[in-house]
Amino acid sequence: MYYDDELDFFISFAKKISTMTNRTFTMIKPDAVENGHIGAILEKINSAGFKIIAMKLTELSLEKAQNFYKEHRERPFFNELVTFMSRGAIVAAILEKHNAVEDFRELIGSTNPSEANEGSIRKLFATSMGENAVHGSDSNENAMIEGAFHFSNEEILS
Ligand code: RTP
Ligand code: MG
Repeated sequence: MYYDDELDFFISFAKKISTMTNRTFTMIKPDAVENGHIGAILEKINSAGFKIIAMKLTELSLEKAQNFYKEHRERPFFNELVTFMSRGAIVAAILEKHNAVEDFRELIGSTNPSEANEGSIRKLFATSMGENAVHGSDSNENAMIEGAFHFSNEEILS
């Protein structure tokens, strides 16, 4: 009995760690949606080995965009960023893969598309530093926070 409890504890602990380190959150930003790149970007995501475990076509209100990017509120580009992010449809998704956060940042490339690696999503689809086609979480902790910002537990496949 005691052993079962301990085993259950370790299994749930291992699952939690695995969830934390194997998930990231992404948005296909309004520029890429407007330019008709949803399909091509999802294709790149699938080809790179990410499994989509939650996804929706949605919009951010100005208030929601301000909240999502609140860590940048003191930055000079904040107003431009939140106006851009709330101007049209986005695709929000939670992705699963070993080492998801780091591998996805590699797949999307540098913030500034002119510095992004050849073949990266931003190199292929971004139009400028501000309008750079996709978002990718920058840490495991932010991946969890950002995923929960857009999806309830019932909307996430396990
Ligand atoms: P993201 O959060 O969207 O994945 O982008 P990131 O980590 O590569 O870059 P971050 O520093 O977090 O900046 C967030 C977004 O703000 C816009 N930005 N504009 N005009 C500018 O100088 C400037 N700098 C950043 C971009 O849309 C960037 O992705
Ligand atoms: Mg960022």
